[in-house]
Amino acid sequence: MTRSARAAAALGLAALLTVAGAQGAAAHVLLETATPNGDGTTTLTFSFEHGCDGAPTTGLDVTLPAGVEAVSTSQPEGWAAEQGPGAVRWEGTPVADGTPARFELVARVTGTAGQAFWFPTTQTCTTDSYDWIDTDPAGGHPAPSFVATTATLAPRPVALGGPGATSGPAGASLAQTLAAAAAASLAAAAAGTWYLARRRA
Ligand SMILES: [Cu+2]
Repeated sequence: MTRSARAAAALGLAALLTVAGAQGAAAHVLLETATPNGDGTTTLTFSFEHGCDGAPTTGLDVTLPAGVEAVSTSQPEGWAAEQGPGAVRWEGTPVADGTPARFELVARVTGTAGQAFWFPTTQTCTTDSYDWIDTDPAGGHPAPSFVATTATLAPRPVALGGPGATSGPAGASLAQTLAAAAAASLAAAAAGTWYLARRRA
């Protein structure tokens, strides 16, 4: 292969990857928007546009990361939500493959501006289910996520004196990030236990 042919092939591959990435972003279960409500809560809108390999969707199990506390939900006609510790489960009448659906979770989000929040989600369909759980952006099944801003974070309780009481917003330290990750896996484990217990019930 000549140098220019190699360059053309590389460009072609890059274009293909770009298209695949764009399609990936338009599909799956997404956290479409995070809209602050001005009262310390934020509305998180989850959505999907397709079922599981053509099968209609009948459920959405969303694990809440540490720092996200569910307040209320809204959902399409024929669907209902159940809030458990660290998780929200939506169930309802089948939504046909290719029909978009949106689910809103009003939540209090505590953390640091710039912090990414991941919501590992299982999409249940009539015949199958998909796990959208990758927290690696390169993964094939990305978990819904958003990056917090000051506006989407609940105000922190005012600390009375003590170190850090007057410190402004800063990037999360490595220790904070590691602590958040540990808390998130604990929350995920708690949610899993809740869901399994509920399933057995
Ligand atoms: Cu998809």
